[in-house]
Amino acid sequence: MPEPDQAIPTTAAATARVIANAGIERVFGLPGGEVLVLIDELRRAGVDFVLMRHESNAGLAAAVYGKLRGQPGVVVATLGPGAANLLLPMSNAWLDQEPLVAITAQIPDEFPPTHTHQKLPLHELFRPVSRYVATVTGESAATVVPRALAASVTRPFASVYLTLSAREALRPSLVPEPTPWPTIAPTLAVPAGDPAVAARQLRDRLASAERPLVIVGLGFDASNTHRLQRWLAAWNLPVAVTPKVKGVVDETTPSFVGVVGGMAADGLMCDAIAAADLRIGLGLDPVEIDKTWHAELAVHWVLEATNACGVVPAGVELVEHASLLDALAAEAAPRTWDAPFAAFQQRRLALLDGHATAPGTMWPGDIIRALAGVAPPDTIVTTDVGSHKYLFGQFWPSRQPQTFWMSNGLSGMGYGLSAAIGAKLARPESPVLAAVGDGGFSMNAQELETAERVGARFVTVVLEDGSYSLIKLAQESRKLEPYRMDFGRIDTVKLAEACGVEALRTSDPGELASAAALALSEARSLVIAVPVNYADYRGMFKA
Ligand SMILES: Cc1ncc(C[n+]2csc(CCOP(=O)(O)OP(=O)(O)O)c2C)c(N)n1
Repeated sequence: MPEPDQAIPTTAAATARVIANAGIERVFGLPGGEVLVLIDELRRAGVDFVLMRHESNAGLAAAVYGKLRGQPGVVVATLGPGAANLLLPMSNAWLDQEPLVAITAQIPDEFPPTHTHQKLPLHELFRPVSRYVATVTGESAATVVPRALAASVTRPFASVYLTLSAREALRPSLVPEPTPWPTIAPTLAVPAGDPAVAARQLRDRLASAERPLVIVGLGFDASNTHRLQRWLAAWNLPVAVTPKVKGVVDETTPSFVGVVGGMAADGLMCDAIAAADLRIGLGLDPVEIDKTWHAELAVHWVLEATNACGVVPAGVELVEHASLLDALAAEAAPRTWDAPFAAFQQRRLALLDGHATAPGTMWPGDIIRALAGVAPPDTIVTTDVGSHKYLFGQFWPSRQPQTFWMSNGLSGMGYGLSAAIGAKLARPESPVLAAVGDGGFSMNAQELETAERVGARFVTVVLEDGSYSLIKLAQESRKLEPYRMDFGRIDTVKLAEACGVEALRTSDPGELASAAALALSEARSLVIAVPVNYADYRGMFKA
């Protein structure tokens, strides 16, 4: 292959420049020989490469990093196996509305069909979980890469996928770079609905509702938090949220009813929803809900973008939330409501009371209380997937927007630790706390070394019950024989220490609180293993 002309940027250099120009300071990934040139051009363009130990973790971290910074998260992987490992984070970004741009290598199209080593139909594989799929070439880099970045941050945020072959990476990029560079910023297609009309309709409906419940969901943009809180406070409206928007209302306020969308106490929450005579679905996206009430009960939908899969409920007109909330807050409440969900709220909080039923374990409610008592309000909490997610999802008292991160549309294990890395790199000034199960932890504990190496220091609480407890409980409730849900213990403390991170084990809530408080205040990495008895979740999950 001829040496590229130094004056003309290569396709890899053009790609890197587009990424740097979008204000992206870090990409995440795991290399292969085929993406070395791209990684090198990113370095030259001032974009750091966060070297991780599994592509899946890199993709999950990148998406959280991007969403917290209001820009695309970028993950780079090699072709074949590296790309295949990205299916989970791409699916997660697709369903959980996270902006993720994956760039992998691919065998060049011009190679003979007999060249099959590591060749997978990557575009076909990723198309069903990507908003945009394209090949980056010398001719297209300056247009395709900005288009891909922009597509990922168009609401609802989503995954996009690009391939850049090693051969093409070295070719000259023939199209001049655009002047000025397009701005890559979160975008909402202006909805057709008139906010004043929508506000009047909603006000009229509320005037005749005895037990209204505002349910805020994944499609609600955190930038409207202040508007939402102003309206809810002025009208004293009961409010519930889905896990993915925890924190858009302060969950310690008296009007907070609970978290809907399959967490602990879901039966209680479903009863509360059924008891409401007006359900206002503000950005509510059913992708988070594993039951069918959103289709069976009447919901007054207030949406400004399609749901994660591009669907809008029949007959619903999209309307911009900012103007709608301003119009509502500008008027007086049409009536008063006197805590119509008080009984549900009391029953919900009472579920945190109890005692561990096995020696040497900690009651799940005490874990929440110990940590919530010491974590500053801006603490970013991430969870993995399992019983602990149900616990934290329902009971962690979030107080600020974008301070709670879980995989809920996809519900993919492996999220918690990866998300904590992305979150800490995006918000170095915020304390970060990851709550994970021992099953999920053993999927990617090795990323503790990554976290330490890249300076993403946070506290990880590992709830140890020696089992895939959520599935064990499901097995039990389906009256199946107990079978193959318990695994052998891996010593969490030794595992963390092997990765260079300090660790301890405790079943004392006081010790948990003081150890977490100290590490959070000193921005130090710490792993705290907390033994729990899976059976102690039963009451919370059945409620
Ligand atoms: C990648 C992936 N594999 C399997 C599952 C199914 N699953 C959901 S929760 C769970 C158990 C998780 O166990 P652990 O991490 O120990 O958490 P715990 O339930 O014990 O709190 C499993 C296997 C999943 N959601 N994601």
